[in-house]
Amino acid sequence: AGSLKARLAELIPLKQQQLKELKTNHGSKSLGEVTVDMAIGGMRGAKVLLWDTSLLDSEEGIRFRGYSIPEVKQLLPAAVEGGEPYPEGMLWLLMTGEVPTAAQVKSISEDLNSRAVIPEFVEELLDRCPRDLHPMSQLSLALNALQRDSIFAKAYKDGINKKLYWDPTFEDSMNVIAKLPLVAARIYQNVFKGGKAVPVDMSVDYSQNFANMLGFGENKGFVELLRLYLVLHTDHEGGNVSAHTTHLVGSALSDPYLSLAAGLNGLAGPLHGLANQEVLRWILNMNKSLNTNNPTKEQITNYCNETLASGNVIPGFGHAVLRKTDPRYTSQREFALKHLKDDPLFQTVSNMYEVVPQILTKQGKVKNPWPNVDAHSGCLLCHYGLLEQDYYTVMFGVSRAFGVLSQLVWDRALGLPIERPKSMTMDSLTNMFK
Ligand code: FAM
Repeated sequence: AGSLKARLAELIPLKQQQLKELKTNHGSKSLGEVTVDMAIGGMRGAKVLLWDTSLLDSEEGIRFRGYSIPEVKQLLPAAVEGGEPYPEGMLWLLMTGEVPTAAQVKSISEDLNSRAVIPEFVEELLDRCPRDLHPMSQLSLALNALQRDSIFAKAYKDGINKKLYWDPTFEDSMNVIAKLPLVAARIYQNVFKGGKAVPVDMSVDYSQNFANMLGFGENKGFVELLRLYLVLHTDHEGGNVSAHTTHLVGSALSDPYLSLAAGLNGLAGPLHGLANQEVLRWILNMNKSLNTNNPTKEQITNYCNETLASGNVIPGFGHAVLRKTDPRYTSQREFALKHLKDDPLFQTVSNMYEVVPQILTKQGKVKNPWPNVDAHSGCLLCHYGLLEQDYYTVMFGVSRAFGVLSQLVWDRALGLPIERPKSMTMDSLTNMFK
């Protein structure tokens, strides 16, 4: 009693009833037309997914279960007075829609710590990866290997009643979230450091543990940054590549390990989560070519124009849905203004904020010239000494698991069916409108 799972068990019948009423009362109503442009253009704007954990407004940005980022920061319990919220609280919020108490957050930390072990064969698998296998590929590999212990897959094989699917989905999801820092930290230690493995400390929170394992546990600023980072990257409604993929693969009743691994393979694309790595690489290449660590706005402008002229995107800018500065960017900017105002890399990120939107607007084809979440995260991590940009998307992935797996539990609780939209050939479309 009082646990997250117990609360979910209470909420599920209510939500099942809400869905039933939605279907009965409004099932046949239209959400808008589907145009040929939508079919060709990556389904932009087509309202065809159910996703409860968060909703994105193109002007205002993300709301997690109805709460904006400033509200989340204010409402969720924090480790440090006036500091960043615990991601564990975010998990409770995403799963239940309710703001947890400090005691409930603590119960999540303890629950996750108790699940934080990985089998030896997965450790060996990671230890045998060549150093030049991208950290995201290693993360995906490890998740697929961890799938051996899926409780959902076993329950399905044993003939579990479909009404009970959510239970093993919840258990797997909590296990995945608990195990991710061990996997992620092992990858970091193997690829970039001496391969040191730090054990889980049962008495501390998720972020402190993750920081300990990465080798940054003593640095209180880093731990606070990690809390913020893990909160901000959790969820961005259902249509983005990692969220949609996890949901899609899960709809075939692939278990949470397989579903998330698929989603993370999408996060590893440069137009999606890998953009955080690309942003830092782009800035460092600019600095190198100009032989400075603090380029002027004019130099940045010229470098942007070169990037565009060579047929490349400026990473960290633009968005498929957002039409304003990403509040996840703003929140990281506030963190920087508070903790690392004079960092030259932050100044470059700030200067880019001043010049890039105008350049992209002038170019005339970008629908959103403003920065997204990935334009900022690298500079914060660098400030605290986590310099290896190839690793950044792994941290994004650890956080993204919180959102997409919370929704996956609900997908199974609500009995959502296998996804199967209709495709068309070019000829069939051409003939349709002859
Ligand atoms: N730099 C240069 N060109 C850009 C651009 C950018 N930052 N953003 C968009 N464009 C181009 C885009 O490539 C397209 O060109 P073509 O017509 O020649 O194909 C045109 O502008 C119209 O694109 P759009 O409708 O404004 O954007 P989309 O919805 O198609 O794509 C993004 C959205 C995010 C993929 C795109 O803005 C982009 O490539 N940005 C850079 C990569 C990035 O930062 N991705 C991270 C997104 C992030 F929030 C996340 O997923 N984590």
